Amino acid sequence: MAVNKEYNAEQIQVLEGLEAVRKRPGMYIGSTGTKGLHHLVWEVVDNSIDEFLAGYGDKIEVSIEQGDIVTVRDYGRGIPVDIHPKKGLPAAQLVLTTLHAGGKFDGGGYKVSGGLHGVGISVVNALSEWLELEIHRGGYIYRQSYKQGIPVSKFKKGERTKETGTQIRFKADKEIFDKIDYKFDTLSTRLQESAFLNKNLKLVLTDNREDKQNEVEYCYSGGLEAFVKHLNESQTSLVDDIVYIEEEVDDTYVEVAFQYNKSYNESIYTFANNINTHDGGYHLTGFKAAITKAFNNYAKDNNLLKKKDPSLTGRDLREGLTAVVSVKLTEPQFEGQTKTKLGNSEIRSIVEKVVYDFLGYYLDTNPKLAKAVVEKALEAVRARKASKKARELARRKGILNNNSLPGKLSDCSSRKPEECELYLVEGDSAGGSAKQGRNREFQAILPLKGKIMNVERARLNKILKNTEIASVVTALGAGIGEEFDIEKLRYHKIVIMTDADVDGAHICTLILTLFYRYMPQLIEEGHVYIAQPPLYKVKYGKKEKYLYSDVQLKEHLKGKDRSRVTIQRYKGLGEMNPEQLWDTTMDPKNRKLQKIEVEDEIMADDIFNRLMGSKARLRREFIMKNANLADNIDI
Ligand code: 0RA
Repeated sequence: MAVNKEYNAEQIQVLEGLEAVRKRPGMYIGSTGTKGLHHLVWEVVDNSIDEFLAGYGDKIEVSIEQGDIVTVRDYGRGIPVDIHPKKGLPAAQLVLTTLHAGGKFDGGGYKVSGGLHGVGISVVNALSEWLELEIHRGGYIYRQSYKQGIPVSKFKKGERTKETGTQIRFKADKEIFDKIDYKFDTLSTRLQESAFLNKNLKLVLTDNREDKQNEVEYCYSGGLEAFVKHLNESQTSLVDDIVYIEEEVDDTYVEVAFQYNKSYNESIYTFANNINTHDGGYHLTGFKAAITKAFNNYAKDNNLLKKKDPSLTGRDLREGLTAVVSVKLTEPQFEGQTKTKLGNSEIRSIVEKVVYDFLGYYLDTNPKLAKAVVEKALEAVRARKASKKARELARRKGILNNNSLPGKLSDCSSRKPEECELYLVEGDSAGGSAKQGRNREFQAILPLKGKIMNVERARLNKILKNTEIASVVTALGAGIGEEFDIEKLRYHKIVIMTDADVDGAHICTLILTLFYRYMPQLIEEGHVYIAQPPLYKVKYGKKEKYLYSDVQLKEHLKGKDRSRVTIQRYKGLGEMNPEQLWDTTMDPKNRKLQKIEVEDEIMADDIFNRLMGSKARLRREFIMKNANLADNIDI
């Protein structure tokens, strides 16, 4: 039932706006896949967080019901309900139906907006099969319902209430989205991140879907200090101290926390108005400059450098550093292709000064930390020199250029990287079958013997000495680390093929760790895949069928005469002959490849830290919790 049958010019504009969103959803939420679906939730939650940042409401509840219906409730002021003087409609209705309904916060305050965010909840409305709005404000509850963004009821004033806030309940439109299935872990990780970034904000996530019941609650009074503690949980810290800085300069809020661990990774996460600035920007530059300057000053003042030593470089000083830098500003400018780089140049000197001034005093009073960091950096300088030598040696041996390919590689005949595939195969025997079974035109085979080295626990100079790693690097032809050049990549599909058992999963993660840490572009640009060999072969009478999961097996056996069924369970790739391996796992027509995608950088980092880091307990916990690795491959 439509409320207004006759449309005036303004309403037509609204309809056209909503139609534009439905026609090109990708323009507003990035994609119509899982990522885009979750964007709907972030859009509403970010609006609720804006209320918290403006000083109203300290709790946000998110819940998922059966049918993937999402409810977001906040305790802010509630969307204004008064009639807009010019448009003659309730302000809330305008907010829900007009693109970029502005006017919000044009009097200071930080708002979460930029990138794909801040497109407005009207976008969520337009992309929902239905949406129910409930506002608690001025002593009353107000309600309105919509279908695909269009009001289907009047904006009604209901019963009295003592509360304030907004509740938005919506069902994403199956006409728009490929698949509607919210992932609890994705929502949970992001909400936890929001809790770290907004100290004292309570975020509750409840999953009420059948068989998925779950609830988590996040609230941190420690802010970023708690964030860094969490990030470093899987690491051995260099010293226990977490440096925590919080300051407001004019209208800009700066919050920084960092801690050093014994690893060689640098993990700095930066945010501007709660938005993850993956591509950094001026806040990152300012922070790095302050670290370099402060520790160098300390080292010089305390005679920790020898006369002939040059200053410590920023890179050396950031080995093992885990840091989070968050700024909140009134007019954020986001730049770059993905709009995830902070472009406000004035932020550089603000962050640099805040961090440098703080450290000047802090390092003098905490010499244990200062000395440990300088010592670690000096060690990094030595390792860098050794690594340079190792590189030169590697180059002479041909690891870093493709003059000579590894002896174990059975290369393909095509020289067009776009069509070439490299199979990294566990074990020589499976490697042999793959070599015989493949299409030698475009498929190359590199067998890997046993386990490759864990790169999470070594520096580059050691890594390059490992023969298995060296052969992978040589075969790919694009170098490693800072010298990695994706233009030189010899195969655009790299397929990891291991047994479907614990050892296979381990080898797979070792290879993924190598790629993630030393050739991240391979994963970012979608070149890495995992082969899915079948788990079962079922014979029914004369018919044979390969099955790839227990669910498939159960489906397949339904209604069959069990006495005529024989089931073979494959324990390893080696049990298949070359022809079977081709049919089930390598033939582009039949095979299933799982593409490796990084859904959330921080989550992926955490997963690798837990899996490969120095604490065996966390690794065990992680593997137990995620026993079925294949389900969790969307790192
Ligand atoms: C417009 C103006 C104001 C708040 C909001 C919108 C608002 C939007 C959402 C979306 C979810 N929760 C929300 N809470 C508030 C300012 C309100 C005022 O000035 O009173």
